[in-house]
This record gives sequence, C-alpha cells and structure tokens, in this order.
Amino acid sequence: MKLTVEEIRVLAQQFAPDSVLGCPKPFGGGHINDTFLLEREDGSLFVLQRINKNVFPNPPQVMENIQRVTHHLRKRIRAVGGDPERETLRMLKNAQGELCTIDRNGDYWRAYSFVGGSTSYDQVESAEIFRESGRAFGRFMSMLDDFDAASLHETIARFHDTPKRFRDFRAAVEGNASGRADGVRDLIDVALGYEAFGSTLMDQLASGELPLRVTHNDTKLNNVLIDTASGRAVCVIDLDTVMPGLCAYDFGDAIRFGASTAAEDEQDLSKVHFDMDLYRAYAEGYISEVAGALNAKEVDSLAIGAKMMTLENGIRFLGDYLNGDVYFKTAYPEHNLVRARTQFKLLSEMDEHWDEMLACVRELAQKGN
Ligand code: ADP
Ligand code: GN1
Ligand code: MG
Repeated sequence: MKLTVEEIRVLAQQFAPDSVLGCPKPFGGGHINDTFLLEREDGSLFVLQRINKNVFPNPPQVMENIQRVTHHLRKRIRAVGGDPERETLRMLKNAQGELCTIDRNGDYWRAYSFVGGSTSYDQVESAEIFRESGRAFGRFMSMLDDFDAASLHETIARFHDTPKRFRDFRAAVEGNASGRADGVRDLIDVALGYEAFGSTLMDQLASGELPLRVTHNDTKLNNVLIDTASGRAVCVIDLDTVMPGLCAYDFGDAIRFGASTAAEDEQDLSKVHFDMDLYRAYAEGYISEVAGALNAKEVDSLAIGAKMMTLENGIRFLGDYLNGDVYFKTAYPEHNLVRARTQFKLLSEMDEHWDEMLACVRELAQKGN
C-alpha cells in the first residue's frame, strides 16, 4: 500500500537526527527509484530514495557495493587533493546506524547528502557540459582501476548482455501481455534486424579481446552532477549498477542519451538526430581520462558501444511497452514506445556516421596516448 507523505517524512526523520522541515518533494528525472528532496532545520538538504525492488532484487547487496565503491573513491579523491564530500556520494546512516530503513511494504529507503550548488541535466544543453560529463565518467573508471571488480555483487544479472536482452525482447513480443504488438510490427522488425549485431561486444568479451573493468553502467547525463557556478562536473551519482563491465557500456550509454539533438522521449521524430559534434565532445572528455588504459580493441569498442547501448535501450523500451509498462516509470501510455522510436532513429543515423564515429575515437586515443 502506498505510503502517505507523513510516513515518508517520518522515514526521512530517521536519517536526520535534527528535525526535518516541510514535506518531502519528489525530485530528479530518474526512471527507476523514487527520489525526494528534504530540508533540515539548519537549511541543509538531503536526498531520500526508495530503491525499486522490482528492478533491484537484493537491495542490501546494492548498498554494500555503493559503500565499498564510495569508500574507495574517497581515498582516491583525497589522494589527488580533491573534496571527497562533494566529489562522491555520501550515504547517511539512520538512527540505528544502518544505511537503509525498511518500510511497512518491505521497501528499502536510503539517504544521501545533497551535493549543493550542482545541477543534473535531463538533456544536453551545451557541448561543454557533455564533454565535462565524459571527463567525469572517464575519471570514475580510472579511479576504480585498482578496485577488485570480481568482488562486486552483480546487482542486476546480465545487465548489458544484449543477446539476453534480445531473448527477453522476443519473449515480450510473443507474450504480448499488453496486446500492443500488432500496432508496432514495423518497429519490432527494425529491432530484430539488429539481432546479429547485438552479440558483437559479448563475443569480444568471451574471446578475451575486451577486459572487464569496474564500470558505472548507467551513464546518462542526469547521473552526473555539474557545478552550477563553474560548469565543471562534480560528482557521479546513481551507483546502483556499478558492476564489472566494459568501457563500451559507459561510453555508449552516455552517447545514446546525450549525442542527440532531442530528449530521449521526444515525440516529434523529425527533431531527433544523432549529433556527431556532441559525440566528439563527449569522446574528447572521456578519452582524455582513460586513453592510456585502453587497448586498441577497446578503443574501437567505444564506437560499437554507442550503437549497442542505443539498440539495447531501444529493445528494452519497446519490450517494456509490449509487457505493459512494468519496468520504466512512464508519464503516459505511449511513453515507452516514444522512447523506443527515438532510440531506433538515433541508431539508424549512427549507422550512417559509422566510419566517422570509429575514426574519431581512434584519433583521440592516439593523441591521448
Ligand atoms: P534513478 O535510479 O531513479 O535514476 P538517481 O539516483 O539517479 O535515481 O536519482 C534521481 C535524480 O535525483 C538524479 O538524476 C539527480 O537529479 C537527483 N539526485 C540524486 N542524488 C542526488 C544527490 N546526492 N545530490 C543532488 N541530486 C541528487
Ligand atoms: C534507467 O535509473 P536511470 O533513470 O538513471 C535504467 C537505465 C536506462 C535508462 C534509460 C537500473 O536509468 O539502464 O538506460 O533508464 N536504469 C536501470 O533512460 O535499469
Ligand atoms: Mg539516475
């Protein structure tokens, strides 16, 4: 049963020993968790979040990963003279000294310090901000280069296993739980046309050509906080999916979201284009932080990852539409379909720019080495 605003306030109180002011306000544009912003009596802010247990079956494991990763990041940030309180997430403890409080529905709640003076963007407003987010995610991976990837829990099994995503997609088409399949046959056929390409990265991982690293796995622009005054990236957030992965996932997911001339859910497809200049800006930021660490196959995999993550999100959105909108938050009935259509539009334009995409990452990696 849905919690009342007062119940959410009481939960918030658990994480703030001094009293909480006012009502919890829904906050941010995430598609998964429920996020609220709260104010303490001293005027400071904090973020309260309900972890989506439909998406994360084992919240304690999610929390353990985040605690270990942020602890490691704090050490690395301190070592280079940075400010760990601003540059990585700080989880708050509740009155019992624990990182989570469980509500009467069995849902897990957690709290983070609010990173003040920062903004998260739901759409790219300038190439410079996008370049900065590339630097932030590149730095994030390099600061975790001495963290034992195998020791992390896999919080969502096979998260970027695209062939598995295709099997799930086929099941969604066949199951047709929403009865919507006949109305979107055109798009289903487009998606299935990419199935063979869908195994490229998993094959290269299996053959040992691509190494597993500690990756973020959900690198869209609104998962990095940008300093409002300086425009510099401050802090990578949304660490629920930090797991062993490929750099191609992190690079690719950021590109599929940000190197677009329109929002992920733009309804007018004539406004949605893949933007090569934004792609280059992100690549400059990201590669400037990681170039020396990547092998030649990984450099090429960045461009492949851009297509792969766009494809993967396309079949996830379309699959969710067919399943009856059970995974992603939606604001209206066709929302997932609208999102899927933007992904396939971007993917077809990436195909047209493929040679340029590949040449760009190769050239930047060469320069950075
Ligand atoms: P979701 O998994 O639903 O995307 P996020 O952890 O990304 O959840 O949080 C949703 C949004 O809330 C973010 O995009 C960001 O705008 C905001 N947010 C989350 N944590 C913080 C924080 N510690 N400081 C400032 N803003 C935050
Ligand atoms: C979700 O949590 P959020 O909104 O940052 C999703 C990503 C998708 C993205 C599409 C755990 O990201 O995988 O790429 O929506 N996160 C999860 O916008 O499934
Ligand atoms: Mg998020």
